[in-house]
Amino acid sequence: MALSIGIVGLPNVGKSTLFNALTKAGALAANYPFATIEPNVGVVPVPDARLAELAKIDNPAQIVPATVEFVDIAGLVAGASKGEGLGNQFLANIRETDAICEVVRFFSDPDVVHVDGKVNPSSDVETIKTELILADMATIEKALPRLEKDAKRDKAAAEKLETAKKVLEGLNEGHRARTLNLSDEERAAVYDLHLLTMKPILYVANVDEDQVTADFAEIDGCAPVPISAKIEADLAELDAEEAQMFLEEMGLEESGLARLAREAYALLGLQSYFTSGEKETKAWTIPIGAKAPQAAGVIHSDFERGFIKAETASYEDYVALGGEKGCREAGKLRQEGKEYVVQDGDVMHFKFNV
Ligand SMILES: Nc1nc2c(ncn2[C@@H]2O[C@H](COP(=O)(O)OP(=O)(O)OP(=O)(O)O)[C@@H](O)[C@H]2O)c(=O)[nH]1
Ligand SMILES: [Mg+2]
Repeated sequence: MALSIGIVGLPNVGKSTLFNALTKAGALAANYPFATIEPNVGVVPVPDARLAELAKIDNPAQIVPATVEFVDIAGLVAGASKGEGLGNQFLANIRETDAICEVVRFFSDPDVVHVDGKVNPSSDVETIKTELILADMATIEKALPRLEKDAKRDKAAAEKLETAKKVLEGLNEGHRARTLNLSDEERAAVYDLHLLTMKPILYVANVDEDQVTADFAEIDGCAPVPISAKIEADLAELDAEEAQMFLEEMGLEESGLARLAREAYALLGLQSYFTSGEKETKAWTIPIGAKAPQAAGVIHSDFERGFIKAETASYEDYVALGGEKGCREAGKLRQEGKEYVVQDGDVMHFKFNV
């Protein structure tokens, strides 16, 4: 499960600067499967200090972090949905992402042109919201003739049509699809329309360099993540040690990438568990609340299908007791079954039979 996130925002707000910094920083992280699928798609590792601690114990041939895929598209301007600018045609590139990261310009640099002539985060957020809503309305309107045709034949399709109309009405009133009062069934019914405003959204405030540790007012009910794309771009040029010193000078504990990855995990209700041995130490991404078989299925569907049990140690025990052997001897290696709810940081070893 590679988590994917589409980056949106007005033109010139720092989307590509941030994207390049993210992917470059990623490329520098040693020993992980970096991939640039297309120029505007970058796969970056999720920073997790626990991996290095586990690796100290198991000395694996490789360390494999979880990854997040970012998709960078051209800026959207007011009227994008009617064909203004290039933005709308690029929206198709982010239809299948899991979440949206909206970059909002807060930085003041007068040398960087703002499309509306002044820096105004809340009005910018409104503009993007409107364009995403309009794009979703167009998606539904385009799908309606097909949905109507299908609805005559089968009951599920008829329900899908009804839901699509309900969502269209909500969008028309200016609401994001995600904020509409829909049942789980209704959400599922319109899932394959891949509506942009149905996705969870993370706001990045691209702030002046001296504002990265400041608090910012909520945007649309959620606190933005302050990041300086400029700092991130500088950081991406440094090696790990220099980067650490630079962060400390700026009063920061971690890079924007680390913060962004963490916030994205929280937003999407995700967590990591680990597998670790001499071959590799690896982080796997699962939804919070996932049970052991579902967690196993992220590695391979056979693991889920033929799940027998999961030998499990907490991350803390694993590190404190020097790995699997120590945990076993101390009685800290638990045999967990199908109903076990996996905890963040669990170190797991699955037994299965197919
Ligand atoms: N001062 C300052 N300038 C920035 C920052 N982030 C980006 N810029 C500058 O803003 C300009 C636009 O940045 P991009 O990253 O290309 O913006 P974009 O959002 O990708 O723009 P489009 O692709 O045209 O939609 C560039 O000149 C950047 O150097 C920042 O944090 N501070
Ligand atoms: Mg760009």
